[in-house]
Amino acid sequence: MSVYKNVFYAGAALAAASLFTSVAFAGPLVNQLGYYPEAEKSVVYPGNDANGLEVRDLNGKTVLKLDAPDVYDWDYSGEEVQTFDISAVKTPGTYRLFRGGAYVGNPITVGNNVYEDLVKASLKWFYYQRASMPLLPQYAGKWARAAGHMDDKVIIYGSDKVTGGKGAGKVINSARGWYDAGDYGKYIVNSGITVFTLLEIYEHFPKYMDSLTWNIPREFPKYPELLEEIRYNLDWMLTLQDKDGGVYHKVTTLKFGGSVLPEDDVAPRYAIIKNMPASLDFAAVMAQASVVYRNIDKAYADKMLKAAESAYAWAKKNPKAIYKQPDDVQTGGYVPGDENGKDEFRWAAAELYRAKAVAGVKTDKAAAGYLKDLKGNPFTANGAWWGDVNMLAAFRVALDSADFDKDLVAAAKKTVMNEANNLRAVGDTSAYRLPAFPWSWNWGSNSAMANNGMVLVHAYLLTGDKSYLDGAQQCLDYLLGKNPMDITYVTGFGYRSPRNPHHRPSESDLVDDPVPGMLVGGPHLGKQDINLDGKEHWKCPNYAAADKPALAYIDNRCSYATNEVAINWNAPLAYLAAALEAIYSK
Ligand code: 9MR
Repeated sequence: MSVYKNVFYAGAALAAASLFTSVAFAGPLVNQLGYYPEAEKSVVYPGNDANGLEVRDLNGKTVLKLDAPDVYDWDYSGEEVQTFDISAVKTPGTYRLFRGGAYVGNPITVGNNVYEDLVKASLKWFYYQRASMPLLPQYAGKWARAAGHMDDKVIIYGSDKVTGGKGAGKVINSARGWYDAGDYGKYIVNSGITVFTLLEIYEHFPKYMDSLTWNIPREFPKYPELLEEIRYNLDWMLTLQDKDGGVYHKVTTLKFGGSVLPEDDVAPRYAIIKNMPASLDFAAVMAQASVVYRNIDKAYADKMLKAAESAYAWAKKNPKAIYKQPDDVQTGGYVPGDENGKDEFRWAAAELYRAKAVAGVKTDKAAAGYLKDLKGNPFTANGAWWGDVNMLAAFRVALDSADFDKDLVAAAKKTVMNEANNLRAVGDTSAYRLPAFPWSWNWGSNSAMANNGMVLVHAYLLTGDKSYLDGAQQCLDYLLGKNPMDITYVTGFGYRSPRNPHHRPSESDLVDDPVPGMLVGGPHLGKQDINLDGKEHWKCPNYAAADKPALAYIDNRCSYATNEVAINWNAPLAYLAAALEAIYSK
């Protein structure tokens, strides 16, 4: 199927060139979904043309005329570019850009609700990732499929003959949950930051989210759709807590399975090794979820808070329990780099302390312990990703200031605002108007851009200063087309988008279009999936030849390092799009 997709795509000569050989595109780069009337609107134009830019409506009337701006270099792509600011175009409508008398690029939309479909699709995608249930056509349309991975008899790793134990193997029911990415594993560490991010959407924009509906099966009709979806994963996470409070790292097969539909991936699944970071990430989101679900489902909230407290207690007793991937296991690692658990302890303590306060038990011994742990474990400057959750702790304390001491709140705000100000400084001075750091260009770079956008939205929520919202807009613009590839990095959105993501269901379902609403990982120079030695035939041709991080991307299923999808990447995309929608549509 992907072979045909490549052929179709090759029809668009310029785009194909940019996708398959990393040649930068030569037209105007814009947010292909458009802009809210009051939003900052920047157009990046590669090259150094002396002509200015005209914005005309569809009747040909010129609404804005700009002179050619200075030329700046963007090191990440090695391009010279000119950047035009068309923010003055505020009247809702469809516009075209003209340069030297000729129209260039695709029409641009200015209007309300330009990201609403994206918000819904990026969240609906979690439904498409559900294990243990069939996706019925009334919800899944042409992506309907049979159930896979019932996971009702998951073997505890090390308890059967295959993995070193003597007997038939101890089994648990670990049903439900979302597949992590293009593979069919379910991982606690990555579920942690993902669920946090999705819950933050509800915490910050409850009215907006209550007003939004999308088409998923309803087990809990009183919940808004977002909380219905998140519960599907929370229920799974709860199954991975052992009786002693410790939480297993993941449910996966021993090796990655082939590119088949879920129902055909039938190798035995294992619950693999309890550890401290997984237990703390679990504790943090269970505590946060207990706050969010308390008003609509007290029993569920109480259950989650109890689970969170026992997971934290287990981690305190087992601080050295770091996950080490056994030799016979080759699925995702998700081992946080620092190995000391400080950021996980910080985040879990912050969430637990707030959750206890919300549950009305701020003064018991456990609560005092969380506060003491938090005070003794100061914030660092590190930004958010699955491998470091420091910023999540800072978000919590800074935004929920009523629940914490003044000093802690001041330190948390400083942490968030320092990061936001550093991002702003880059956003407004970089040729592409992209608030990014050199270390943003890594595996999952698109999620780094989305997470940077989240920091800027938090700064906006803290200060009300619109320039932070403009920074968040710049991050979303990059993901939706204002990038050297001239594509949105989200399947099914914009004029051009990835057709061949590394995503097993999309690769094997015989449906031409990939599952919609997925953010692909994005460009970087890691080259993990490039066939450099000529031996591994499934690896990619050298898409990173230009040696520029922003160009090192290929729309091919071979590219698990640049074209895979993942729950922790979609979640911040959904947050960013929902934030701009909720704030601008108010
Ligand atoms: O997102 C993860 C990235 O930060 C790591 O560098 C990479 C290699 O370990 O793994 C990524 O996560 C993958 C996970 O291990 C398994 N499921 C697919 C994830 C996305 O590629």
